[in-house]
Amino acid sequence: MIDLSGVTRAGRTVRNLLAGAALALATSGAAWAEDVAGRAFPGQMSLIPGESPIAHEIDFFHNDVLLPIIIIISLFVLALLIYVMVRFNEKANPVPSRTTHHALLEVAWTIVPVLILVVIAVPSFRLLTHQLVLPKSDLTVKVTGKQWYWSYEYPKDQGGGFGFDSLLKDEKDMKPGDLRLLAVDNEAVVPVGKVVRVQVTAADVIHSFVIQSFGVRIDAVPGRLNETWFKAEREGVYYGQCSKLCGKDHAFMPIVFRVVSEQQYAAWLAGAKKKFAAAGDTVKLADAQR
Ligand SMILES: [Cu+2]
Repeated sequence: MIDLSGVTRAGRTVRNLLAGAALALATSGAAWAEDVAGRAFPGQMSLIPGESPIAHEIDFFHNDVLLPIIIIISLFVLALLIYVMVRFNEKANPVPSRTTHHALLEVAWTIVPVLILVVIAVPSFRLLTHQLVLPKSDLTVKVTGKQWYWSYEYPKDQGGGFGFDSLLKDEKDMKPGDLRLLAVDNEAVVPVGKVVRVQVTAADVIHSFVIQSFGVRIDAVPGRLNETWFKAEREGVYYGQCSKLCGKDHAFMPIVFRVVSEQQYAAWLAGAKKKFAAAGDTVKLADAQR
């Protein structure tokens, strides 16, 4: 995998500066000491900051490859339009040329777009490969999309052996710091700096498991087990949402991953094992609530 950390770190600094300036304008700077990892934030420019190797690669592909190409093409087309309007309008050019073919021009406007697509295809396929070829993983979490919440399972052979449902927190249960429409009752927890293999499926209809900060986006399809991975680089809370229209509460099934140190993860694992011992019951309970 190519090392993009230098490029993306610079990009992140620029973005944070821009976001900081925008936020300072918007809110007189009160909240800008806050850590903005893991979610959209006021005054945000560009993508949600990436906190995994894949997310950095996506940032690079979007900000440093696609955006410049799109801007250059748009400006070029705009310049051509203006030139045509000025140079070839009826007043400036009363007797139009009768030319209908120009072989060189036609070859050029076929070949040049093809070359641009080839240039885009190289980093695009490289990124896809990195997303879909899983590195050796440190732990596995199985995620099941349901109408309308997510269930997480931690396999027994890595100290788990339990599962739980994760539902949107009711507004009356929210604590200070909880984000409206993003906070959940049970967060998934993973250790920082570890490769997490995520197995994704669905119980009823197709959902889509998306956490932008990790560069994770994969469909949850009933009867199929999809796989993806992430390696969170910073501790914190990372939010995602279902991104496939899946029914009436599609907008109300957020995803929350809390990234903690290895010791905190071990402690959480021990506590969660006791708390979620009867996983079968929690599923029924959640179904009854909705
Ligand atoms: Cu869904």
